[in-house]
Amino acid sequence: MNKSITIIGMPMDLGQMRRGVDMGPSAIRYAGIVERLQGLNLEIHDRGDIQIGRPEVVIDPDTKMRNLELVAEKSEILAKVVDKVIEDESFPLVFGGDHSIAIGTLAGVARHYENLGVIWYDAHGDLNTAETSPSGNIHGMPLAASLGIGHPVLTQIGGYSPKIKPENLVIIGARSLDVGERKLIKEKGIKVYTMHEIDRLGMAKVIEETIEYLKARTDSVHLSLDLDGLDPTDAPGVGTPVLGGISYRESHLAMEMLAETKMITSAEFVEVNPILDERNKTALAAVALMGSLFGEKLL
Ligand code: B3U
Ligand code: MN
Ligand code: MN
Repeated sequence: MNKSITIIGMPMDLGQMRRGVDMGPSAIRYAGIVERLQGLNLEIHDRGDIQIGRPEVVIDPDTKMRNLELVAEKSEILAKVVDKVIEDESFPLVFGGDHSIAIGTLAGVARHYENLGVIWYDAHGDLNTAETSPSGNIHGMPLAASLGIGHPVLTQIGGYSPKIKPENLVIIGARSLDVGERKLIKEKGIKVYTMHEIDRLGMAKVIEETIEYLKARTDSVHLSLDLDGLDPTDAPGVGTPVLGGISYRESHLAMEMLAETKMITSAEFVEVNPILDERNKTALAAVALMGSLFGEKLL
């Protein structure tokens, strides 16, 4: 893992309906991320937040998508910032914001690698398009968009598409998938560890297999961690909690095992909503997990 890490706040809540997730970057900083990572002998640069402002909600009359143009505009900015951070040989660590920010993050990351791998840690598939989405919320679409599927305004962020190949992707923690998402997973042969597999195999085996799978076909791996992948008892401060999730302990093990491989070259932590949280518990969980991801050890 790189010695230099650059924190980028992306306080964008336009990809869904629950306000408050724009405060995610503040909540994570308040929970002590900079100090935590500095304690690991890493060089931390916090370049602050990308400016989102307080735009009005616009629902596209044709597609029913919420804030399509705004999400696209802000994603282009994020993509450029992430691109520059990698060019400067630093590790981009992005704080959401809702998960729609991944469209911009991946647009900035993927241009640097031939075969970018992605670990999508999430209760959801985020594989919807305007046609299959039950909500019109773009935070349910970033993975589809990054695969080149969906509205061109979203798939073409950064000026190229697709960002990733379906065989270079592993979804971990899924337990809420819409009909169109299931179809896409089958059609594209996407590797998914639902809660069923996590329960059956155990997290250690799931991550071992994930590492082996990605090592064989990718040159670099992005971790996109949606805090709603965790169980709501451990991460209550998210917009769309789903019962029966990954525990705090399992998540730590996953991060520690990934840290050992040194294969993660960019990451984002999304959907922290301090308004819905209990005493910043979810941001604190995010910070603790980042500690493990960046090599924190007890002994
Ligand atoms: N799949 C649903 C719900 C959802 C997706 N991502 C989150 N919620 N966080 C949708 O609206 O696309
Ligand atoms: Mn998500
Ligand atoms: Mn989710």
